[in-house]
Amino acid sequence: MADFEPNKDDDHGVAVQSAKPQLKKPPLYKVILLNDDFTPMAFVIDILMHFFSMSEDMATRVMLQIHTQGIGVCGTYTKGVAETKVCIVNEYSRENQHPLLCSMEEM
Ligand code: TYC
Repeated sequence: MADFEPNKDDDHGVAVQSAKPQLKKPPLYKVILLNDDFTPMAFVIDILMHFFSMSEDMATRVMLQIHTQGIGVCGTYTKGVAETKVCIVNEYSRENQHPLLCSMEEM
């Protein structure tokens, strides 16, 4: 059987266009937390450590950034993962009677 030679011009003068790649990277979503005046700082740190796998040090920094600037990013994920994180964080906050709001934005 003849070997495949990609650079050999054997298309006999016919214009050949190579196929475009079929797969696009899925869009990514930022999961964000919003500041409020009532949720305890320790509860936000706990959320960032347990649902977003941050160290205590990183979780404290991100919490303080949200506290001072109003909003902060917890992580970036594909759509389904981001939706799940938003759901479980909001559910956990309501279960604990805190008004903390978690949301998502396409990047
Ligand atoms: N501002 C809150 C307080 O002073 C703390 C807080 C931080 C709340 C981040 C929500 O996403 C938040 N207790």
